[in-house]
Amino acid sequence: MSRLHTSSVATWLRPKLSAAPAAAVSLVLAILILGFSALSVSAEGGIPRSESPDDARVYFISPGNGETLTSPVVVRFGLGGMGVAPAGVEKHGTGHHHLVIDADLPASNLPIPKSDHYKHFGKGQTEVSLDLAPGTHTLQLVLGDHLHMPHDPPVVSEQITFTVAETANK
Ligand SMILES: [Cu+2]
Repeated sequence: MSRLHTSSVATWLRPKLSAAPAAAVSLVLAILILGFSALSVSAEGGIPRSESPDDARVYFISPGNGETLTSPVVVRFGLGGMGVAPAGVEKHGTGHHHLVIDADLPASNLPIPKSDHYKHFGKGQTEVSLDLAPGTHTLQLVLGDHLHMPHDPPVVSEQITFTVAETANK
């Protein structure tokens, strides 16, 4: 009775024991692969960036610097020397627009943040209608690659400043 019990435990244990080393090896491999990819990224000083052509240029078609406007403000983005591609599409010499509203330029070595101050146009849009409070506002454009990273060197417009006037009937 006790013999039978022992042998049944042994047969139950055997497949488990032989499966264990394989699982351990794949776990170790996974840790090694993750560790090495993290190392190679930090060795280069950050996330890899897409190169921008020398003649790349991003600019505002409208509004103009110093204008006085009423809200909503239609903002049109211009791009030269590169093409617009939706976010997620990795193609050399392309990117999508990002609008910096009343804020500083984002870091060039990190993905562009997403907030009310940093709007992404990941579908490849080239204009937007903005509801802005009366007062002075600044806008700046930054192109980002498929991973929302600024290019190397960054493709950035001039910062424009304009005034939104009070509207009489609202
Ligand atoms: Cu983006």
